[in-house]
This record gives sequence, structure tokens and C-alpha cells, in this order.
Amino acid sequence: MPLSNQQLATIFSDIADRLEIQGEVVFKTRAYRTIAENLQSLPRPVADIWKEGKLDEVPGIGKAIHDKIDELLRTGKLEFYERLRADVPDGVVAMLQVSGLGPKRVKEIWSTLGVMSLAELEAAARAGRLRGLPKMGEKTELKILAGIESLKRRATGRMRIGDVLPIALQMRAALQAVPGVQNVAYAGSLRRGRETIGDVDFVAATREPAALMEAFRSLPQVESVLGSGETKTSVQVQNGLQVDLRAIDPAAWGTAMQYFTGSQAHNIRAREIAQKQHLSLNEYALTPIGEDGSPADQPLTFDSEEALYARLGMAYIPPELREDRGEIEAAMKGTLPRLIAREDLRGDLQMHSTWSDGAADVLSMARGAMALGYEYILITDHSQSLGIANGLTPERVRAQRQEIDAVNQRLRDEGAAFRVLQGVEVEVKSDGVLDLPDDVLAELDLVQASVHTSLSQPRERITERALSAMRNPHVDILGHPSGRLINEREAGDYDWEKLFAAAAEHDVALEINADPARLDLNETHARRAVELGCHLSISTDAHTPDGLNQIIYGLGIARRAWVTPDVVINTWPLKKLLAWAQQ
Ligand code: DGT
Ligand code: CA
Ligand code: CA
Ligand code: ZN
Repeated sequence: MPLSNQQLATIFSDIADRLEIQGEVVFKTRAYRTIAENLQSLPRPVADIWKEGKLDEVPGIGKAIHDKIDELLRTGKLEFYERLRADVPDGVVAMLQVSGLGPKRVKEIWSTLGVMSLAELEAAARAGRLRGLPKMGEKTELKILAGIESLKRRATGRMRIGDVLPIALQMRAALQAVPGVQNVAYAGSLRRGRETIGDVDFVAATREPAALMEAFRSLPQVESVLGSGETKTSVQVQNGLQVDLRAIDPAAWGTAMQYFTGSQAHNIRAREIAQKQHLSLNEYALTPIGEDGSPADQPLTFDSEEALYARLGMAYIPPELREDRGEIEAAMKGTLPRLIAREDLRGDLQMHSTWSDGAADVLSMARGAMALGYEYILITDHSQSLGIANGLTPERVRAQRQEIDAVNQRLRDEGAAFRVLQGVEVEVKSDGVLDLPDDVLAELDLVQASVHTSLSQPRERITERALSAMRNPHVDILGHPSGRLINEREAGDYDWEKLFAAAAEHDVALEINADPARLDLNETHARRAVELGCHLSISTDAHTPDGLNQIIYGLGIARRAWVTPDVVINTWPLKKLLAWAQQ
């Protein structure tokens, strides 16, 4: 197949992008942009015109471009373009898509800071490293971060839950204060705790819907109103996120919350169960129906979901389980699991301090955890080969032990029943060898091993790499096992069944990393791992004391995976945890 007009156009506009990043002046690159546009609006395949020898009749074509199209159609390649691609990395070109970034700035960021991908750009902006560059400040950084966020959203149409929940909480607080509003909650995928959110669905109980709709449209977060009626309004807020609000009668709170929480699959199953009992279920009520399907009695309304589920002969089903994955059957039999909850956690087993790439010292992290009611934390700074994160050498591991001992002494003196444990997030190098010697690992309270590099290794290789890490008797936890970054980087291609079997055999706990960019293990893998007898840990990977609050996202995933407290090692008392790590 000869190259299509579209393919050729893409190549020419890419050439223009790369030349501009290299510093070429715009009037020299304009010819490439012009031909790209003209090719797209050409009514015939340019390959046919070329065959007829009439390339010169294509508008906007000069000698240089004529030769390039000729080379591309003859050989399928263009040497000039190949060289250009080698000179300017793809990741640098990708930065042009971020609104607010033109070729000049991209070049500046690339050549001065060595930033070569969107992920590195995001990290640099978050770390405040752009503000030192010419004509760039804190505002530019924020604008770039917002631009990256909306790019990610465009890729999948879904946003990470961690970028949505804070906005929803702000809006809910504002709606709660509107006169006449008795109750407001978010329903939909956000309430079910999914890792990504399509849109936010608010349900509000009020007898004055008009006032509520007006107040909603005027919230400071609203960028545009997509549609507004008497009882339903949809708006768009930052990063293109859509938020729906439905006003309902307070008497129908239970049915409305059940309906709008979904999932759709769960609702369909719930309606089937209702039908078998000659009841028709919708967002307003449960209505008895006769043999002919018409209403046989007054509709029943429910002011709570508990009452509604009970009337259907079911135990209350936590929102995270409502995906039609067996929860309805279990609720009817009374065999729903007792899901893990925030109060079950006694500690957090992954966090970084200023010893590697964290922003707070050990004592501050401890104080943050104590404020959350925890009994212990495990400090897991990076190991030496992760140079960009200031990883620990054996000497620095031992120096850190001194500081941790001193912090523990200080907390004991204050009378606090709290313990800082020393761990490490040791690199599993690309050949499966750990980045710190065994005698160093042996001195630590718990060891977490993680893969950060060469994630694209073939299945057998990367699986064997994780397995060899787990065979090391000092390794207690495998951190963020898949390595994926939501909306950003694919997971490693592991043989999961094999990995879970090995984790169970060596009794290495698998982490549910609560960072909303990771949520790794994901819910399907976490559920399967537990089925195969694995232990889990649920931890934040926090780099600041505030980051410890992100545990809620990991708990959501665990609950969606039907996880009970007993299999999660950081629900255990300290003594039990340390004894387990010893054996
Ligand atoms: P999302 O927004 O894609 O992350 O996922 P959801 O689950 O929030 O879906 P959404 O916003 O379309 O609808 C919210 C809930 O409303 C959904 O979970 C169940 C309910 N719902 C919406 N449309 C239908 C429908 O056609 N039939 C039924 N049974 N329920 C629906
Ligand atoms: Ca939704
Ligand atoms: Ca919706
Ligand atoms: Zn890590």
C-alpha cells in the first residue's frame, strides 16, 4: 500500500514540529505545514497523481518537497526525516501538545533540564524546576500541569479518581449549604471507588429544586453549563470534567441513590430480582406489579438504601461491590464479605523521606501517621541504583538507621505508642538481582522490592525477574507489582498466575499501591491474588505527610477486590507483623 495523503501530511507536520524545536525559523518550516494542509484537502490520492507524473500540479509543492514526496512514495521512507527523528526524541515532540508550550519553550526545557517525555515534564513542573527558566514562573508550571491533565483525559475520556474526588468534595460542601437541601452525595463510579471516573453524578434531596439548580450553575468551579432543567443540570468544570446534578424528593433518597450509584450491570440484576418478586424498581420507587405488568398497588418509597435492599431480601451491599460480580447472590445468601475499612489499618508500609526523593523528614512522616491514628510506619526510601531519586547506598542505609532509632527514642520519651520501622524500596535490577547486598537487607525490619526500570521486557523475562526477587528470603513485600501509571504507562507484561503462585509460596505480600496514579495491584489482580492465597499490603507511597491521606484510594481498590482485613498485613498488630517478617 502506498502512503496515504493523511500519512504523508502527518510526516510533514511532524517535520515542521521537529525543525522548529531545533530552532528553525517559522518561515522556513511554513512550506511543510502548508503541504500538510494541502495534502489533507486533496480530493485524490497523491500516490495516483505521482504515478501520472503530475506531482508539480499539487498546490504548495516546491522542489524540496517534490523530492521528499517522491522518495517517500518510492521507498516508503525519507532519510531526511529519519535523521530528524533521531535528533529530536519523540517524547520531546509530544510536549508540543501541551497547551501553553510552543517549540521555543520545549527546546528550552529539553536542552536545559534534559526533560524528554510528558512524564518527565510533569515531574519537573511538580518539583518546581521550570520556574528558573527564561520567562517561566510558577504560573507556567500550573498551566503546564493542567495541560498535561487534559491531554491524559483526552486519551481515554476518563480521569484518575485522585484528580476528581477533591473537586467533588468541594462542590458537595457548597451544595450542602444551599437552603432547602437536606442531603447531597456523589453517586456513580466515584461512589463505587473506580480507578478512573467518566463523570461525577450528584444526587440532592430537596423540595426546592429551582434554587438548587441556580446555585449549582453559579459554583466557582463551573466553567460552562452543558444543560439545565428543572431537576437536572450538567456542567463542565476544570480539565473538561463533567458533573451532573439531580434533585430528588427526600422521600426517594434510597431508590435514587441506589439507581444513580449503579453500576448499570448491578442495577439490571437488582431489577431482575425485584421482578421475580412482582416488583418494579426505578429511581423513584419500588412498585408492586400485577400479572399483566401494570401497577397493582401504591409505589413504595425508601429513604435509605438499607431499607430498599432489605425489602428485596438482601443485605446492604457496599457501593464498591456493585458491579454484578456475585454481590447480589451473596447479599441474598447473607455471605457478603466483611470488607476492609480505614479503621482496620494500623500502619502504612510504603513512604519516602528526605533520605531519598521524599519531601519530609522521618519525624514529620511519623507525626503525619500518628495524626491518622496509626501505630507504625515503614520508611521505604529508594536504593542506590535509582540515582535520580537519591537512592540509598549501604552506608546511607546504616546512617538512616541511627536517625530512625533517635526518632523512636524521642517518641517513646513523649509517651507515644508508635514505632517507625526501617525498610527500603530496593530496586529489582533488569536481571532480577537486588540493588543492595543481603547483609544490608538482613538489618532492615521489612524489605520491599520494586521494579522501576525496563518495564517493557518480554513476559518470561520480566516474570522471572519478579520471581527471583521474591525468592530472596529478605524480601517481604513486592511494591506496585505491575508498574503501570494510569492514563500514562502500560503495565509490565507479567504472567500473573505464576507471579501470584510464587508470592503465595514464598509468602511475599503484594502491594496495593494507593497512589491514584498507580492503584497497583488493580482490583482484578488483587482479587485473584487473594484467591490464590497471597497476602496484601495497602500503602500510600507518600512523599509528604499529606500524601498519607491517599490511602482511601487504595482502600477503595481493595474493597472492590472483595478484600477482608485478615489478609492485609498492615492491619496486623506490630508484633504479628514483625514475627511474620522474621519467618
Ligand atoms: P462513569 O461515569 O463512566 O465513570 O460510570 P458511572 O457508573 O458513573 O455511569 P454514569 O455516569 O453513566 O451513570 C451513573 C449511574 O446511573 C450508573 O452507574 C447507573 C445509572 N444509570 C445510568 N444510565 C442507566 C441506564 O440506562 N440504566 C440503568 N439501569 N442505570 C443507569
Ligand atoms: Ca458517572
Ligand atoms: Ca453521569
Ligand atoms: Zn516505587
